[in-house]
Amino acid sequence: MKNTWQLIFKKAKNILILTHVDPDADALGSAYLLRELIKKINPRARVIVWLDPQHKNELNAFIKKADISTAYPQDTPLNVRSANVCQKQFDLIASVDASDAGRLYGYKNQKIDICIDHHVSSRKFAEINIIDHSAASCTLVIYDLLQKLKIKLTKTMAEYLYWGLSSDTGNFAFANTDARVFSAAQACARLGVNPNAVYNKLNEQLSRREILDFARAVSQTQSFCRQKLSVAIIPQTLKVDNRFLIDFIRREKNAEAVAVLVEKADYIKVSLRSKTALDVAKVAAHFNGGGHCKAAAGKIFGATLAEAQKQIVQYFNKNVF
Ligand SMILES: [Mn+2]
Repeated sequence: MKNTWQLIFKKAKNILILTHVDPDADALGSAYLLRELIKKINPRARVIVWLDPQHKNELNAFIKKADISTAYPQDTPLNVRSANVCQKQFDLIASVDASDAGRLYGYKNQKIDICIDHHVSSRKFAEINIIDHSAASCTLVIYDLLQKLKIKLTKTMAEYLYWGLSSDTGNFAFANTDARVFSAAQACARLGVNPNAVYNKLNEQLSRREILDFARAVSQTQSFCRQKLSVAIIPQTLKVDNRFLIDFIRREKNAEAVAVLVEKADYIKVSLRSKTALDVAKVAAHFNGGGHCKAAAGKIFGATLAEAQKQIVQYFNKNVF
């Protein structure tokens, strides 16, 4: 049974790579890095990366760079992409950087053959699950596979690997930043990846409106549980990157946990971060989600922003602080 994943990748002719909705640079990097790995071990396979077109603008530069191939034109409505069409066209479906099949873009109850992930809360939904909780990014898990196969890292691969490293460690600052991250980053830099260029593309592309909306969202941040919990809300009218906002409000010195509630069309998205040993993946699990101990996300259905905030504060008051 050893290295079954490798055999499966070798045999397949049409491979689809899926990743989570609202993808980040680790999701993109992982999908493309896996595509590179497959190209090496099975050069004749047709490999399609299927991405959520609702991604953030700053990722456009990355997607352009990866010269992405899609299964369908980007403007094909999601409902046309039925499970049958999808399953029939591919003899292997792999997922990267998603802890739950329900979070996969384009997922319609298809059988997922291989799941590669690094989330603690991984539901191991595939036939073969390659999960490494200790990896700071999903690209790092795939880098490990490349090393196991003794495939030499190329400049292109290094680019994809680095996107995940930079993005998921908050530019090498989060608690998941370790020697393994730096060792991989060093390999990338040696191959010519430019850390500042990646940083610029990922973090310095906001519009004027986004800066002002960000300021509005920050000014509405509230403190609860004797300042141990900070909560920010993003109504649909504001164009704010919840990840930037949550990383900003966590700078408050008394905050031990922070939450950002994002108003979506039919639910409230809850992003959570912990600055201590507090496990926010547990909190997220209570709110239909999951993630890592220090970074997790969930969903609240059938509530307004104010009601969702109340639920979160009540949960923390009762179960955490
Ligand atoms: Mn990730």
